Amino acid sequence: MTAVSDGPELTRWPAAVAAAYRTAGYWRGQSFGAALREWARRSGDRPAALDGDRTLSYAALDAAADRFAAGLVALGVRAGQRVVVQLPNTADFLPVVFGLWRAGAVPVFALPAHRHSELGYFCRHSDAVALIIPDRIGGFDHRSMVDAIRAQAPTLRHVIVAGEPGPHTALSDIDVEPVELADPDPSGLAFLNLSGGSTGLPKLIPRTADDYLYSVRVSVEICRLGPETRYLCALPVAHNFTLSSPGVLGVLMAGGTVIMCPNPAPDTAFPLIERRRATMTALVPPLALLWLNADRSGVDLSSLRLLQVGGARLPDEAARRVRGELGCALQQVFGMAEGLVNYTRLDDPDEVVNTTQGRPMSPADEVRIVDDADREVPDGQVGHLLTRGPYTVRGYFRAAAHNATAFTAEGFYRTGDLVRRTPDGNLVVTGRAKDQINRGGEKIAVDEIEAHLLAHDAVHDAVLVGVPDQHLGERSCAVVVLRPKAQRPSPAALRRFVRERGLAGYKTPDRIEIVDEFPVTGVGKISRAALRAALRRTFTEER
Ligand code: OOB
Repeated sequence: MTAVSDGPELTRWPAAVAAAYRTAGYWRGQSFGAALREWARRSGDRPAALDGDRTLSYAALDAAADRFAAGLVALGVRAGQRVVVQLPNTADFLPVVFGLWRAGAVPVFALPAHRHSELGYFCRHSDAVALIIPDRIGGFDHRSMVDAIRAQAPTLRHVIVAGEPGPHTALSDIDVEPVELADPDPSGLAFLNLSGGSTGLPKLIPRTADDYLYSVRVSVEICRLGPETRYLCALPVAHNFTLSSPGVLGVLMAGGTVIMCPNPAPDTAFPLIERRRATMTALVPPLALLWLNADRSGVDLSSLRLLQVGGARLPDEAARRVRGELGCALQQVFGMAEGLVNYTRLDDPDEVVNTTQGRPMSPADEVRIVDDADREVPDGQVGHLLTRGPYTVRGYFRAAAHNATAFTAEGFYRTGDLVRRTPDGNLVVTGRAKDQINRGGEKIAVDEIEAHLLAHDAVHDAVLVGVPDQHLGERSCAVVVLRPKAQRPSPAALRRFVRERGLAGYKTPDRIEIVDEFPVTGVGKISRAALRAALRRTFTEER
């Protein structure tokens, strides 16, 4: 697997298109730092975020972001430099990220589940100068990864730890009197979002304040957020869904309150909803199912008015249960870190909300549903979803070769999703054409994991496929051919091998099958795509 690291950091929209987005009022030329200033002016002493017993007001967030920004500058972090941020759902996340933005630094968002191999890659590929991690989450000590990350990332100068720093810099020490800082260009690179990836290593997605704040503004309107909104942040805060659809940024824009939830499991989330009177939250389908099936006697979830579900296909049967059993409205959200987000609307008929993944949020979102030759298919027919618009990127960060196939010549992003459009204009996600497994909303690029398996010296070849799973939608199954003379590792040993390579736990193959050989056609070796399809069929039929 070759890591792509060529091409521009930010592929700009064509000048005429950008001008049209500005004229239409979509792009307003406001930086994230300036946006927070405005929100703090408006909401002042109101609570921006609740975290355990801690309350962070808008004014306190604004001030803390200034102090953190000044501290970063004192540390030597310069405008444009990248900083990888891996933080759990705590109130710290907000002043850190807004502080980075005010300093002109570029956050690179990682998930709490990521391990040294992924974090090292993010640092290396983005030339990050700093890494911000927690001391520990659950039983895992994030500081234990630092040496392995440093070994991969020569540009990394600072490791900043929220909590006990050990030999590193304490987050709480980056706190100095505010200094005057230049406001970064709102149309420039503001942060790097993570893509689930489908080829090789995860791609980094360059987003601007102009495009992202537009998507947040429209999301706030569609989801009708206001100062009374109390949003339970249950999924990882740095995920695009939780951050912007309308998510944490939407809540702040609307003057509401974010309730940081350390764990989305019912035994943590339910009491928090009751205690803090949460009005809305966002979940992936397996969590929605878990909540539906959990014992809710003795908890009062009556404050909850809206449950958003997205990240993977929510089965219609589960969708139909939400209102009756959880006592709140459902909204389906079909989005992607690259941009396009589709929502069912709050006043849509139940049938639309329960059976479709909604429609694009912006009138300027262009959607094409095409066949394998990029010809548009009639409504109702399944095709590949292509999209471009005012908040969908035109290219990945430093990935020219990949961009050449991931985007059309006209700048449409090839989502890799198979969809059909209903007569009323909503999209139904019917499948996927990309080499990715969607494990309950967590994305796994199959060849990333295949490459890790191939690194084992007893492995001759390996193919990762998604197999249907009742709870997760799909799980991963690795089919492995061993070298003839090698000592034969057990499936359990191979799983351990992958885990110890330093990957997010959800990427460890759920199951490993060792076979003598892969099916081949009469002609000889078949393509990996065809092989994956054949194996997927075998393992699906077997159930
Ligand atoms: C969200 O973003 P990503 O970047 O983790 O994943 C995007 C992919 C989509 O291309 C699609 O394959 C799948 O996740 N997906 C869905 C879906 N929502 C996302 N597939 C079926 N039904 C849905 N409702 O997952 C994401 C970003 C912003 C908001 C919501 C989700």
